[in-house]
Amino acid sequence: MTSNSTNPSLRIFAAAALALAAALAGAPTDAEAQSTAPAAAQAEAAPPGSADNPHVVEVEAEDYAFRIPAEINSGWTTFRFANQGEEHHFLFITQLPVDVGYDAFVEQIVMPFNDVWYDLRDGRMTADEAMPALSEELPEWYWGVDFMGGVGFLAPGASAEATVYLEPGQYVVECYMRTPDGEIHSMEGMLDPLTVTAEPSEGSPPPAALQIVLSEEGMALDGLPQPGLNTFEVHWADHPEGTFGHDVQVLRVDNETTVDDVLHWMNFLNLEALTEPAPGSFVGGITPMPAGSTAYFAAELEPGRYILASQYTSHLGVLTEFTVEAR
Ligand SMILES: [Cu+2]
Repeated sequence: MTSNSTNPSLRIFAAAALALAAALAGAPTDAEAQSTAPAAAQAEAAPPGSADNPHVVEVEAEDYAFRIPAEINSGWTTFRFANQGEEHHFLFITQLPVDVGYDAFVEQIVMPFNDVWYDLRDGRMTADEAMPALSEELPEWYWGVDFMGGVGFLAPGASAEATVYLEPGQYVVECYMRTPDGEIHSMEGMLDPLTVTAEPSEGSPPPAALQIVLSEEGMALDGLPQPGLNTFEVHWADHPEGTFGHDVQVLRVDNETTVDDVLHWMNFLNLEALTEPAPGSFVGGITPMPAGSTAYFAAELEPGRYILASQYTSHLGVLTEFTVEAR
């Protein structure tokens, strides 16, 4: 394994994570920069899944567990995720390398993250020291795993969907929000193996009136979200080296909440991040996927001001905002 002094991936990521705030001043926040052409009314598009549709996997979150099948079919799969807890949750999906099992993932990845978090939380380590410490602990293979697009941050009581194409294999689902006591949800029980079988799901991609392209250039939103259920098609044009990749988190905010507030809360190196209270109401989104991927998410939007943010690559200016107008 590469030492932390020569591991470019982690160095870049650590620098990037710490440079978040500095980069924010120039981040694009003007909805005017986005396309103003109204998207086709979402009401005309079929919902991305229905109860009799074999590609829908119902997942429920409570404080602190998932209710999710242990085994699902491969191919296009819609995760319909309902947060029945009193804290924010999300569904982060990682595909394991063929020679790495669930137990090894827990021991080699989840535990080191937790140990470093405890050191940060309890003041034994500074944020500057956290990423180098992780680089010493995490195996090199971790930086080659595929994150496979689960459902983004979701406020208590909310529901959202993500539709992704999954190859047969072994996966892990987790949520790493933090409890008010500073415990990571995965360590409290929100960590499960998921087997994707060779049996085809017979699912298909949902119709989507809105498109998002994620790249190092930023987050480009094409179309104007409407009140109600909005389905977004998301394309990952790249995966910046040394980062976890682009994700999309959608949250409704009041007029006083700044993009800085949101990104500060999303940066796991900050002690008050990823726990209640959140800087707004997260309504869904999609977690990172490999470069070249296309996937979908559906979120229920009521009128208001929204920010689309990326947890890991926001330092690249990967965020935008829009307003949903009442009909
Ligand atoms: Cu959680």
